[in-house]
Amino acid sequence: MEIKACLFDLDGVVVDTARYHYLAWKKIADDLGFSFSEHDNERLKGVSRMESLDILLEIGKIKVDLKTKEELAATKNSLYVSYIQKMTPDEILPGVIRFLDELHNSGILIALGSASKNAMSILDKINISQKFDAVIEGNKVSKAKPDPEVFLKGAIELGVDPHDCLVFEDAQAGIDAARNGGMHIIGIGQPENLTNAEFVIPGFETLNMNQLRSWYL
Ligand code: B16
Ligand code: MG
Repeated sequence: MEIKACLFDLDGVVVDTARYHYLAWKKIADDLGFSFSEHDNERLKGVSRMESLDILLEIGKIKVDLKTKEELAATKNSLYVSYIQKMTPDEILPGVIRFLDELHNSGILIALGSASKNAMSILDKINISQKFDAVIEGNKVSKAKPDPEVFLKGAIELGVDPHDCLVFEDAQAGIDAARNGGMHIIGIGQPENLTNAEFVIPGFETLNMNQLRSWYL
């Protein structure tokens, strides 16, 4: 098989932290006096914290100065951190651990490629860090997805050519990042929401090495 490494996004692929991001951003919107729906929240997936705030303020048609923006982002993050402090390994999405073990047993390297600056603390809470050969998260990158930096750094850390890497992503920004990095891509979610992925699967429950080998001979 031509795939030598798999890179996983965190939020929406390994765990469903999008719910916690949503609740925290919704509180900010409520405090500012406008409504923020779960549908609006789709636009924030895979996007960095400050870019998410820009989108939120655009939805609320609100303009604030830089200092206020920094305060709002800090308030959102404190709320988000309070939610993730309570996370447990039960929140790992179905099939993820089994699939990571299958990859490892087949000699395929594994990395995390997340935009989140809270990724290390989430990995710790769900007790999964030891499954990754490299972890690239929000504190290690300067350019947000769809820039490929997060995944290219992962490939470098693993010592694998980007063309031999396969990325698993739930957000369009992440799929574009993988594509911009010249990597293979499997989307996690619904095909109608994700364009440019080679394959789209609903989750890892139905994915195994035989299926992967048949797709990437
Ligand atoms: P933080 P991922 C992303 O994680 C989330 O999808 C996105 O909604 C969030 O704004 C971003 O992380 C930054 O998170 O505020 O914790 O630094 O999907 O790239 O794992
Ligand atoms: Mg994601």
